[in-house]
Amino acid sequence: MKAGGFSLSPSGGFFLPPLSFTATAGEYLISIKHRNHLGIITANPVVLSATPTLLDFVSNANLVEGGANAMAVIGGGFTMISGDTNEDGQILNDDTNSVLGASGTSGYNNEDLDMDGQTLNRDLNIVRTNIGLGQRF
Ligand SMILES: [Ca+2]
Ligand SMILES: [Ca+2]
Repeated sequence: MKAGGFSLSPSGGFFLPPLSFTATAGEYLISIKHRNHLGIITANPVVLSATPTLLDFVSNANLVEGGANAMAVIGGGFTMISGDTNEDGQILNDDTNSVLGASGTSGYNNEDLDMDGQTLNRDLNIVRTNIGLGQRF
């Protein structure tokens, strides 16, 4: 579990805790963005009301636009795809170069793809695994 309240998988995926919003009841497309992961958006509008709504992206990729192609599979569950260091919605060579440039540093930065506080070869392996992928909205 990280300070932001989310838990991490060993390969850079993360799992959000329950969230709550103040909004008028109705149908909404729900998008989730993260500083170095490809964003996701629900495939269909979701009814939100005072009654909690469960969106289990980990076990059902069909909830997300693009389905399984928009998610990574880690530890038997779906997660957001890590590697978009410059937050442009694509994982390309500039993301790889960014991780290479930050290699050996520590602290909160976009090149720390597994969010362990350091930018190391593990992070480079993640961006290389996901190179060429792009967000689906
Ligand atoms: Ca990028
Ligand atoms: Ca790292």
